[in-house]
Amino acid sequence: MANKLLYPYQSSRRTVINLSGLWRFTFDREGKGLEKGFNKNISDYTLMPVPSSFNEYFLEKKDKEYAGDFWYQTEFFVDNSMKNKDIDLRFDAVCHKADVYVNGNYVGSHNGGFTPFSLNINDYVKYDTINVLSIKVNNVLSQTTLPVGETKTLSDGTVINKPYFDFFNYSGIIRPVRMVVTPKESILDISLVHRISGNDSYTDYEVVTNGDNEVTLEAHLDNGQIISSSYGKKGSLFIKDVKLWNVRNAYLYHFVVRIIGKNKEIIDEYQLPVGIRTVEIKDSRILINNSPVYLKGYGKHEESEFSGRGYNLTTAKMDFELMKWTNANCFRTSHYPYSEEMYQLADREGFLIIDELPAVGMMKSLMNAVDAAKKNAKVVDGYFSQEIVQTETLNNHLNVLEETINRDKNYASVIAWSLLNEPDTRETDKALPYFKKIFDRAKELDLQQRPRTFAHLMNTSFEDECSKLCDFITLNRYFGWYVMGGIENDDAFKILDKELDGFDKLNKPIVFTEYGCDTMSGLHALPSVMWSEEYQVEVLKKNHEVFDKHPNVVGEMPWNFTDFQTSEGIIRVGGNKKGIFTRNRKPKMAATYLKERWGSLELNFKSNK
Ligand code: GCB
Repeated sequence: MANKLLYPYQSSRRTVINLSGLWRFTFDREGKGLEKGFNKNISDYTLMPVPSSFNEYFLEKKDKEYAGDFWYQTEFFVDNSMKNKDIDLRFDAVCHKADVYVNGNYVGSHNGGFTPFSLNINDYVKYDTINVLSIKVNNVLSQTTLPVGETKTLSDGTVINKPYFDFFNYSGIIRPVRMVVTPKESILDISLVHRISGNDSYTDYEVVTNGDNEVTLEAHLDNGQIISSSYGKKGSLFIKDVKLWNVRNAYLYHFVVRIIGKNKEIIDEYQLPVGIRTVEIKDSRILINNSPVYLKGYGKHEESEFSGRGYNLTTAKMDFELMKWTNANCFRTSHYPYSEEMYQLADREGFLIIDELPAVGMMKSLMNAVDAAKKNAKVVDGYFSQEIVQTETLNNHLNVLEETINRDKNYASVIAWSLLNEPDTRETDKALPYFKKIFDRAKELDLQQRPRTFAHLMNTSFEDECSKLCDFITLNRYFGWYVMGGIENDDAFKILDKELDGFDKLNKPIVFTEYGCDTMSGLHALPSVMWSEEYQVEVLKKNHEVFDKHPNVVGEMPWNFTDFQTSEGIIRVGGNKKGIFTRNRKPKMAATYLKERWGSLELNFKSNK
């Protein structure tokens, strides 16, 4: 049965029931949950908010950092009126692996913690009564999971995760679960590609349904006025005097898709907010609606206190208000696809998104940025030379690529794909063929042909063969922090300047996707010292002086928007402190500095150089 993955908006023909709430939760330390019948009934449990990351609510370290299987269970009611409908469960994200059971019966599985999946449960539900939904989740990291890591067994037998990435491995049912009830014949997918012609636009569309009835598409204004319509599953929708979606100046039409029956009755209906814009790269410029744009924004994480990586709309809203306050216009969904609501907010607010896959940690190291910054760092044990990476990991990577593009393809805010973060490119013969498969597939899948990139680790050179696959270059660079911090930093920025001379030769847009330094909020010093708020402003300023000398640098996204939680370690003080804001969203000095700088930079900054 076809997957019903469209974002679960309600409509005259669709019912969406949110199953969020307090669910039963238990660890399955011996992996014997099935034998114990957890798929049917869990009698010894703690109550767990869904969505959330379970880790936040355990005060014993070995529970908080538990690695293995764990179970969730809830109940839901299926009404008799749903009998002739399709009933699907839509999971926005279960981190990282899920096996789903309804009334004790296995329904299906999903691998990958940041993309939605949907399972049809027609054959498993009981009508007019309570049904039991049980989910076995697993959060173990390995060479084939995205993100990547490994496990270690302690002397007492406890298995722990060792992430190859710098954020806490929050897991669980991190985003909403909904029951979606649709007509048997329904709309399964919609793809849109926009073209601008003078004052008008054409949207080439394709609608996928699971039936043969006629499809109609209409564009509505906010007030419901229909301004254009088209018939057929494939076609082009013309909009005269189109109001384009633009950076921090968004306009959204409502596209209404319907399946119409033989007697003109509406069989299914789905509404989608749509921003009409184009995105393209020309030489070293990123063009939105044919005009060059300069990206000002952040590398983010989707996380906050108490929710962990759990869906949190109030934090999402706050983040947009703070980003707007600093005059930002973009962010990267480092290091995984975020909740769909973040993209909906970005669409509404006119933010640009570099949408990143959870392909992070593709380097055998526990501290990538630090290790790579070491001069003459050697390939000890190349990540991509492992056979399993070239088969199983690649397969998982291609899957999450497809799921992400499919999920996010119609958001106007999404202007680019970041296909990997800081992969190990040093063994080119192993990395290049892998990358090529990912890059080619992205091009095949994205009808809008958005630019593709991967975030480059320190020490990657412009001559790197893998970089040539990128439509634009994204650089993560920690000059003045991991490289020659403090009093040495003038020399560090000379190196950056020279490095950019090299990247300039590629004649491609360059966007800094990470730069900055750890900063303890409230630590002040004159002269500045590393970790002080003064030092953070100094490092940002010195970076900007170099960026401003290079016309091909068309974007700056300091790391990170806020402080965030990581695994514990000697270079992390209660987490990563590179935030421009603290973890509870209070500004450091750098926030005011960025507000002023970005307020003074026009959207088309550097466009005529
Ligand atoms: C990086 C990583 C990011 C880390 C950051 C850091 O290069 O992409 O995940 O958090 O460095 O602060 O070290």
